[in-house]
Amino acid sequence: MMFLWTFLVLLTTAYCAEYDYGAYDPTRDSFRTGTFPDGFIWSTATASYQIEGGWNASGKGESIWDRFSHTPGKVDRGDTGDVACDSYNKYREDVQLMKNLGLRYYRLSLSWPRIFPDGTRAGGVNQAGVDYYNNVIDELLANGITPMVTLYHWDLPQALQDRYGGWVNETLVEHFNDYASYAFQAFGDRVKFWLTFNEPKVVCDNGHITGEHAPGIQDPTLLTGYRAGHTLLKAHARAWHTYDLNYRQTQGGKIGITLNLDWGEPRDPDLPADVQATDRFMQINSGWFAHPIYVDGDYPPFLKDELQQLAQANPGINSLVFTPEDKDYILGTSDFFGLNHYVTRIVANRDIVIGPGQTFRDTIETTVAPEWPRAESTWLYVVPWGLRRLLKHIKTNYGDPDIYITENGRSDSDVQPPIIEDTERVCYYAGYIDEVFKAIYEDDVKVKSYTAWSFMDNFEWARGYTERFGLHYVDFTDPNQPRTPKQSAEFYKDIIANNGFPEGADVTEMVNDMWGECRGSGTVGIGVSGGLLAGSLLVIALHVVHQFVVLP
Ligand code: GBH
Repeated sequence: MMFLWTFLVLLTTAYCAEYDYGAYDPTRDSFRTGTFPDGFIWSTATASYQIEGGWNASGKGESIWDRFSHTPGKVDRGDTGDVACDSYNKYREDVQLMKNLGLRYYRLSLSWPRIFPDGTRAGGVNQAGVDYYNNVIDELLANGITPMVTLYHWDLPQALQDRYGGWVNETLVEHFNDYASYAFQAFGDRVKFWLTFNEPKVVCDNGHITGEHAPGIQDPTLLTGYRAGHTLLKAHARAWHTYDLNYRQTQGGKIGITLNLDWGEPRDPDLPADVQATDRFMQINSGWFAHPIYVDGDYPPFLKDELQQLAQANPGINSLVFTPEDKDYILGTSDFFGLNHYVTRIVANRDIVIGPGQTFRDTIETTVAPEWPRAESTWLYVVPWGLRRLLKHIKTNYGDPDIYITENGRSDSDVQPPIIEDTERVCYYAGYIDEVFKAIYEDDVKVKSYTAWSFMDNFEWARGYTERFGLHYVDFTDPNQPRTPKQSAEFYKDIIANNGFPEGADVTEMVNDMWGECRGSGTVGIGVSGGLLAGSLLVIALHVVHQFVVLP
């Protein structure tokens, strides 16, 4: 009898420990020192609308983000990107600050309407816009910094939205291709690393489903989001082929796309329903764009089911099926895997019958562990090991590609006095960068770059200037938008100088010293040992009860 009780209690203990994704786990979370491979790329990133300002300077056309932020109620506090960090005027200063950090790479994006004001080639080129980007690129190169350029980081020319309805209209494939070709031709002699789109999934989800981003379309049926995604995939493939055919040989660069991938951890890895729900979660989050490009030219199976369901509800949308020619055209159109990573979630199955107004997505339930520290952004929890597992997932599922991490970072709040001693961001970078290190040396993942988001505080989309992701603090209340390096900038500088965390380096000592506090390892094993303690107490209690009560 006693044996049975003990067994049941131990079983419960083990079961509880399984849910403990937050506690410090030494085999998973300890600090591993060493240097990154030779030639590893350390970069920082920004995006045109988030930093440039000059929203209507010298011939620039209006973008959907200009229109959106000028619409009351769309952005917190009514913030706009009209001036932002004023990098339209201050780019030389930015480059000097990069140089001070020892940065050799910088990821920036081009504003399409600054180059083609009405979005089309026929509508004419804005020479002042072209000059601006020539100046930025030349300034970077003159200071030993290699530009990595994104063609589309969400600021579509408003004229294309007005005239065609934006990304739901496949006419945009050709317009994007005209713009991309122009950029290759104008800047490709100096730019050797191109990204077509930044996070197409966010364009769909936030721009065309929730409406939280420009152009602000709300469609809970998901249909508009899927239509936009369909065009984005075709436009991406079209631009990749243009580069491949007409520019690769003469310019010798690389071109790909960058996707935002979240990591999903099954709540109970022994429960097939949770494992399957996690698989569905990954198919939506990574698979929507990665599966067509890296696996077989088509959507992943779960998404195809969802699209079929939508097609039944909306006759006449069979355009959301790729033809065999489309699939051939899309498959393999990225020279590498571009990755933006921020989010880890615990995923469980929700056992529901899908009712009206619901989709297959409603069978997926996501949560976070109570111990995960949260950043200022409501969606951003600090889970460094999620990145390592995600990198391994990409290696296994998408053909072991070269992976370029093009964004990873953490937000602080906008408070007075400002957060310059941003210890939590230092912890964040130490933790995530060390997981990249483990992925490279323990899991054999081919990670080629790490990019901190962001070089400086900037316009954080619907949150305006209320969330700060920068390595540099920007005082937006001062018309000169002065930049101040935060503690994290100094820290990143040391990582770059040492190419990681070599044994004996000051930066390594520093991380060693702060690791316990960063990772919450003051509470080492609380989950498991706490569970065991509770279990033992229960055994003793039951033993005592057993002395007095005769059980049937
Ligand atoms: C990136 O987007 C952008 O590329 C960059 O411009 C931006 O400034 C940076 O990140 C910081 O936000 O988990 O369901 O609550 C990240 C966009 C924001 C998309 C959070 C997913 C969470 C949805 N991600 N969002 S949810």
